[in-house]
Amino acid sequence: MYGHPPTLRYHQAFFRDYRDLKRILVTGALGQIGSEIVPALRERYGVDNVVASDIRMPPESAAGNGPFEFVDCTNFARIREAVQRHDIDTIFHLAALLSAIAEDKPQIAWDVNMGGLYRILEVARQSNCAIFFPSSIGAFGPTTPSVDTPQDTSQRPTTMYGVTKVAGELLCDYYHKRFGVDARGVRFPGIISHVAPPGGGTTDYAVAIFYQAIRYQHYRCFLAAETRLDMMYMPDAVRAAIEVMEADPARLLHRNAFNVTAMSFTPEELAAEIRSHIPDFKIEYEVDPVRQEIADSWPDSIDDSAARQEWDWKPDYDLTALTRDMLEKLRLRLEGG
Ligand code: AKB
Repeated sequence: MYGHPPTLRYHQAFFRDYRDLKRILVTGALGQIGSEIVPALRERYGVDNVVASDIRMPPESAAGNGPFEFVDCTNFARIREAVQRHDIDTIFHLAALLSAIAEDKPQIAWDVNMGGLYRILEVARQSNCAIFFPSSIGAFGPTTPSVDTPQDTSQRPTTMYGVTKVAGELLCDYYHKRFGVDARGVRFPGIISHVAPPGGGTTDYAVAIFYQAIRYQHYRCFLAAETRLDMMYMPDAVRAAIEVMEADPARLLHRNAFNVTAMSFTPEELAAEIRSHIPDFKIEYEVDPVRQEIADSWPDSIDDSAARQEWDWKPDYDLTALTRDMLEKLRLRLEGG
């Protein structure tokens, strides 16, 4: 299960656009999105048809959960070996450094984000695999229209993360046009989940706030109160990734780098929503200038109508539903009831 209500629309979407994705490799499988997309893909395609991979070994407790490969995405031979050994036809390439950490270590970010994607695309070209590549709202910059950011617009990001995302989008388009590699993807907003924590992102405050609200009824936020950014709950993010890969190619005008969003809010608005469940919750602000500058260079809200038109994208969770579900699930985990 994806962990969201099994609506009729959800089942119809899957069975209508079903593509025969049989043998899947997920890179960065122990990361924030990987931790939830692997079980969702295994539920859908069968445990043995989804190979998780990462540069860390999975915890002992996960050992019996399904096939796992140690794959460093900057190592071409290791990727090719894993793809050949498991007869892979589709790669969800999630291994990457997030925005704040990429700004701290720009050289490593280039090697991992671009070097990794380039090698994945080369293996895909040689082994005839389809690719999912997650781009981001970080692919936009200060010259991008910040409200209702169009699908096709100015992309001049000022961060290394953004540079690797724009270059990644272009490289995917190039491999499709030049070599016919079925490279698809979306531009994710900040993703909120109660399972694996994100690491080194600018939107991470929107996850940490829930843990601190439950534990201490208090959160010190590293972004300013009025910083507005697009966000999405993980069940919608997982579904977006799978649905774009299953979409009917005849309907895809863009194929790659689709804007997708579910909501857009500020820290102050999220705190107010949390306060409707935890009345004593308090937020204060201690702005981190690096992450604030990154956030200020990103859109306030993006327009995802191309995804809605071309593959019927529609999120299930708004701010109210997300907050209710996050608090319920996290309370169960942190307080055991
Ligand atoms: C980050 O903050 O770096 C990511 C993203 C929006 O791509 N969550």
